[in-house]
Amino acid sequence: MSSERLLRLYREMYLIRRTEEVIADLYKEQEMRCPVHLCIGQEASPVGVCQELEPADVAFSTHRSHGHYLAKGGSLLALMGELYGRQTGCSAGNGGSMHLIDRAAGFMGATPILGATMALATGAAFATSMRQETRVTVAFFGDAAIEEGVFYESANFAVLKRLPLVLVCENNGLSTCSPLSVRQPPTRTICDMARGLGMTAVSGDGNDVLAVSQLARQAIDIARGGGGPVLIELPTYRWREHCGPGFDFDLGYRHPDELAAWQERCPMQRLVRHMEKTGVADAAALKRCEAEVQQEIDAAVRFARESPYPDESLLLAHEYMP
Ligand SMILES: Cc1ncc(C[n+]2csc(CCOP(=O)(O)OP(=O)(O)O)c2C)c(N)n1
Repeated sequence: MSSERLLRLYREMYLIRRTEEVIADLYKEQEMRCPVHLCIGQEASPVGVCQELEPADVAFSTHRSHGHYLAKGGSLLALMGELYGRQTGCSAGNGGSMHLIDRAAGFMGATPILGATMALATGAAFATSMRQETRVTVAFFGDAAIEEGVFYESANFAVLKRLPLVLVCENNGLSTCSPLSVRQPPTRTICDMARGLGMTAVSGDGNDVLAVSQLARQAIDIARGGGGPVLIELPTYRWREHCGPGFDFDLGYRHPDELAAWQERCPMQRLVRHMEKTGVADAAALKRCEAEVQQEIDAAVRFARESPYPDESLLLAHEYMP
């Protein structure tokens, strides 16, 4: 991969990381009133997958949506506007963090109902297939979504119709405070379940953006080429609490040593080490890119704070009323 491309991957992961750190810092001011689920530590998945997509391809996401939204080309200004509940937000200030949508960027929506977007993504892929288009649909979700019935229904239909669908399971080993070990038998993997349903399923290091992008490229090629749906399982780890800006070691479901071990595998540091090893690291270029990203984020926060709240007359504008 060229040094420019590696730097771009770094920039995209840094944008997600830094945006979320800034959200975490500002959250305490109580101006952002929607719940936030931060993906700090998990940046390699959205960036590695989305960089392999064509602009016409579409993505769906979950409650942990900021990284997917930004990596798919969503606007940082509109993200901040949305988190601040302003009319300039990508969902016009009506949705908040868990309901981001930007159809122009091919980001077809995030919802916090576990597994819900798998059905929406399956429907989108079905439409693509009926229209004989070449678009691929990606749905990002966590390991707990596999435990929802909608996963099996969607997967079965997608396999039956050989839909151009890529399911990306970000397996951070946790469903709120419950580790995978109390939810699923140790002898059965997520890939086993997907394969049992007739799907191609692959697993790789979810904290290595290069490994993620390689898996994504193969999966997207299969899906686009008529080979049917593919599931990619990406083991990773969220650094912050399930919901909110802080850490939650007081809850007792995980130990700080676990976080420390995963921080050793930080996706951004991993990429920098790779750049150093292959002789393409440029410390000055990384610093410049970090400074540019910080400026972008500062401008987005200013923009959001200066934006108006949605007008009362728009309260029902996007509601479905039969
Ligand atoms: C259908 C449904 N059941 C329960 C919940 C409550 N809930 C919100 S997030 C969450 C855990 C999600 O874990 P996972 O899907 O692995 O994603 P992560 O939060 O780890 O990124 C649960 C159980 C929900 N939102 N929807």
